[in-house]
Amino acid sequence: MTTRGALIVFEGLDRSGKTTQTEKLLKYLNENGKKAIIQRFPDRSEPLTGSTIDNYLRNASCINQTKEAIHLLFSANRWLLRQKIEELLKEGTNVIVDRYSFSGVTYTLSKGVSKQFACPPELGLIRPDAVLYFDVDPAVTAKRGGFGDEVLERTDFQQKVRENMKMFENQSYWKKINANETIDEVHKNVCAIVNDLIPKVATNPIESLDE
Ligand code: 2DT
Repeated sequence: MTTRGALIVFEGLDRSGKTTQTEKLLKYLNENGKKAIIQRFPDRSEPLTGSTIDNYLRNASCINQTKEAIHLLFSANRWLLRQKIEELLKEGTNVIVDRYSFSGVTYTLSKGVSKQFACPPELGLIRPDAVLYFDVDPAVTAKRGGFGDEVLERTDFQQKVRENMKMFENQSYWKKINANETIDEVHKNVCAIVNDLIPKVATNPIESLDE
């Protein structure tokens, strides 16, 4: 019987350690004979939307566009990769995702856009099997290297994103990770969750986000 891969999403504020941990998880899974890839969002290499989003984040252009239009661009970026992710999962590859709809919704809400506008474009995207949410105080991340390079990396804005992330706490896929621990401790916690998850979801149907 063919079993499917797991969709494992990493979420959190800027500089919370997500990217380091996605790479460590990929290496760990591969070394243990499991197929896995990393998909980052926004995917700045996606031909239709990637370079526009990249320009926006670097403050180079389209900064005057409405928040709503930017939101739809980020969402479209995910929709354009939906089929690819579904195919990978079906062939048994675990897909590790660095940011997803949860960044999409909370970053936009933190700019003052309504939930009624922000949530619907995400409905129908593939529902993650787990969202590992890297919780950390923005006062801590602000001290980390590279912070402040892009337009959304201000501490007051990050604080709002952290507040807005609480709206997902009751979802069964939401797993809070203490991102203040060392890289190795966090990796150990991530591996424990993922080792438990992969066999559990292997024969489950692929579902879509519906709320
Ligand atoms: P990094 O590439 O460094 O993760 O920064 N963002 C992301 C949004 O505003 N909406 C989205 O839908 C997504 C996926 C978060 C990307 C920045 O873009 C923000 C930080």
